[in-house]
Amino acid sequence: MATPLVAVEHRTEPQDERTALTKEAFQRDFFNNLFYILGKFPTLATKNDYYQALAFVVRDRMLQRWISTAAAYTKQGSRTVAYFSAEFLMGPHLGNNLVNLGIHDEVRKAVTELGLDFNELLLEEDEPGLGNGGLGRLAACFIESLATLQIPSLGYGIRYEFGIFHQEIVDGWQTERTDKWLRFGNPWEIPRPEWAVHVKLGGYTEPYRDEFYRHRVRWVPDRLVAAVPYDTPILGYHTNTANTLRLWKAEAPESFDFAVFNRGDYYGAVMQKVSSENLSKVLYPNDEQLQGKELRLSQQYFFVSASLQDMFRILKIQKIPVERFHEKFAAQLNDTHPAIAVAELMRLLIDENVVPWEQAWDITRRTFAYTNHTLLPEALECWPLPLFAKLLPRHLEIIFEINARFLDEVRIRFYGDEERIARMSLIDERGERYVRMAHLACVGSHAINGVAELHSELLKQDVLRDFYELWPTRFGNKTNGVTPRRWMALSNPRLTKLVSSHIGDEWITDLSQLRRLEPLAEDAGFRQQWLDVKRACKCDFAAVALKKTGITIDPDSLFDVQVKRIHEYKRQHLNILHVVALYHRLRSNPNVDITPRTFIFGGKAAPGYHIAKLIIKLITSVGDVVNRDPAVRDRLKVVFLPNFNVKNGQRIYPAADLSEQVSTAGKEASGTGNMKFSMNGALTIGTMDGANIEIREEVGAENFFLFGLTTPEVGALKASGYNPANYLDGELKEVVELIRSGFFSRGDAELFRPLIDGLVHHDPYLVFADFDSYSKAQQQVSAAYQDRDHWARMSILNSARSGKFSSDRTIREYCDDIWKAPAVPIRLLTQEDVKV
Ligand code: 4GP
Repeated sequence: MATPLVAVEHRTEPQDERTALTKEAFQRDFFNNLFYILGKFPTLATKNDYYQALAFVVRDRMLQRWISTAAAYTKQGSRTVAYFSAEFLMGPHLGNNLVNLGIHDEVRKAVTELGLDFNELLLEEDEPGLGNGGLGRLAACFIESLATLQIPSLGYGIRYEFGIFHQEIVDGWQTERTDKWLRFGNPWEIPRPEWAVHVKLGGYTEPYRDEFYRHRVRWVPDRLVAAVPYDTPILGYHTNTANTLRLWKAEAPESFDFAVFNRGDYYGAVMQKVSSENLSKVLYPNDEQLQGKELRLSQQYFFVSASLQDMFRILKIQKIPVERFHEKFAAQLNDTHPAIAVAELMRLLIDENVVPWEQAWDITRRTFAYTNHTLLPEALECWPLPLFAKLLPRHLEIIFEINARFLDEVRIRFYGDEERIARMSLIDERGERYVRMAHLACVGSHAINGVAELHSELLKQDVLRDFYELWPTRFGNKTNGVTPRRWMALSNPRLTKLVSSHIGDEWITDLSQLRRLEPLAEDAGFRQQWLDVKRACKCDFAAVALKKTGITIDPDSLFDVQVKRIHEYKRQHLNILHVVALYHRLRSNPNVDITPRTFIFGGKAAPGYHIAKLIIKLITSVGDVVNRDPAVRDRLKVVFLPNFNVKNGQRIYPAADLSEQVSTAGKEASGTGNMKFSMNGALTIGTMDGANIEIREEVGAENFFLFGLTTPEVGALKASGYNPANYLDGELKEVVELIRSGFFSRGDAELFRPLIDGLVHHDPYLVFADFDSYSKAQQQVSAAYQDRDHWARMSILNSARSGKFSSDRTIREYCDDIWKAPAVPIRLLTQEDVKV
């Protein structure tokens, strides 16, 4: 009899030839795929071929779930969450799908038995890096939680041909390489050209009367682009649900080329094809000056229009009238990038479905909800009116009409307050005119939220204050979360095993159960096991660091980690100034007793953000000196791990002792890395910012290293006229002088001048003001790490109390408060079932 791959009871569902979970079926299919899909045999097969053969084995076993899910939703016309996001930073699929299918360990064994290195095959997957960082990774955690909670949902976004750039460090500087993630093909996606739609761009509008003599408006575009959906199944953990991530690829519509071909303009036609394809060519890095980038607005409109048209198609199949659009769909706007959806849904309802304005507006508002992800004013999207008019002439008319009606409402509530009206208008009229996308998103949504308690409060008090005063009940908070499947079960199997052996494995879908670890913090044996797991993860990471940077690090030193996008508000420079301070102390007194530390940095800087790139150069330069200085005797090491992405994150979070969350208070909307660290037992050194506040509340002030000014203190200091030079004395002064002198730049006193002068004269993020407090908190960290037993206790409690930060909790709140979307359990169907 064939050996079953999986022993767990929940897999009693029907299986056929291609879904069987026995080792024999699996190994047979693996070689079948190598032969029949990849056209290879072992002598010629590359590691990537083997990875793909494995991926297809797994995909076959997902398709049954995918089809069963689609069949159930179609039959029941289920209420569906449509998550609109310009970014989905998915990370590699294979490992996660194995975990969620519940066959990870068994497949590893089966692969190993074939004489292949399972981990190497996993590493072969080019990760889909279709996002910049926080907001894109959040979208990925959310769609995984939606599937695990069995909520019908669709993720809508863009299938960028090139995702976030690949970062290399050359001579200490960041350099960018294009991310050719599709180079070897993508086994996880299925194109659906039969569901392609056309997206219009440019041109003009004209009024006309239809056959019933009704006033209508026709949009005559000057360009058409075909949007082709590529679908990826998103599996829930140990459920039969497999939802869909639908990403749009831009292509030239064939019918459109024809006209040009007929005129004999072959090259013109080809160029048109190229320019259409440009729309989904590349992900824009954030922090880049995007205002006025026509291609970016086109991208946003492209995926939003395609998605909404797709939703109308679904309504039609399910025979649901368009007037019930908002009953079928709850659409979430992930930041303002998809905010044009408000105008596009209005257009589709009014122009294409002849729904009267009032009713269309009611449907639109009930459909959308908007999440804000940043308070940084430079990130609030505004589009110059002329550009908008050129690209989306019909939408501009609709926005004007929405605005006129909206401002009437404001006028009635706040009679005579013309300043308020100017502030709230969808059009910024101070100087050059702009469309304010955040305002469009607010006006067109029934719910508006921030991503951590502090952030949601600041939205109400500051950035969106006028809107809050008008519609207080629309505002709410949804503190972010991350999926424990990827960020614990997959990335930290040792910890998962240890935890499950004590409290069972229900915590994987109910993270609050980690609380049951609390009593074990008092158990010396458990603490030792906990430290052993951490040490093993640190050894793994040390091997990665050596391979990628050539730097040897000591797994017994304190791993002090800051990984995230490089940005002044996140203050990697505060961290490196502290490193220099420690180094300076060691040099002044080589025998000083310090806790050996390894400082690990990782993160990308937007290619056009010069100061951020200079911060990377400073980190690598300090590392070059410190790591080689014999006086240091390996007690300090600085590593900049190139190309921080999901794959690398999975190896870093489990290995961290200390998590650096040091943004200026009031600037980090939430943070999600902070949650991944804490779950995996790292302690946080952090400011009262974003979700740090809630993490500290959960884990207890005694298990968190707090420092720095609070948001009101930051405001007060700035209001009183902050002068960073006032803080430039003592150790900070020596540190700054050392950098300024060229000590870390081979005598080049100019290299870091822009960074240092910026700090000394402006310091908009209050690095100097917080330095002393940070440095003291770091001394507490060093002292605490000396008492390993106590550290282990704190580490266990961090993990045990991180339950709130599961994205399952966040998604439940969105479902209950905003989406009103119930779970739909899926019964697995066989091919026979679907035939009938
Ligand atoms: C990020 C925020 O900076 C981060 O604090 C938050 O945790 C994350 O969104 C998810 O909500 N913002 C972005 C962005 O990624 O592009 O604005």
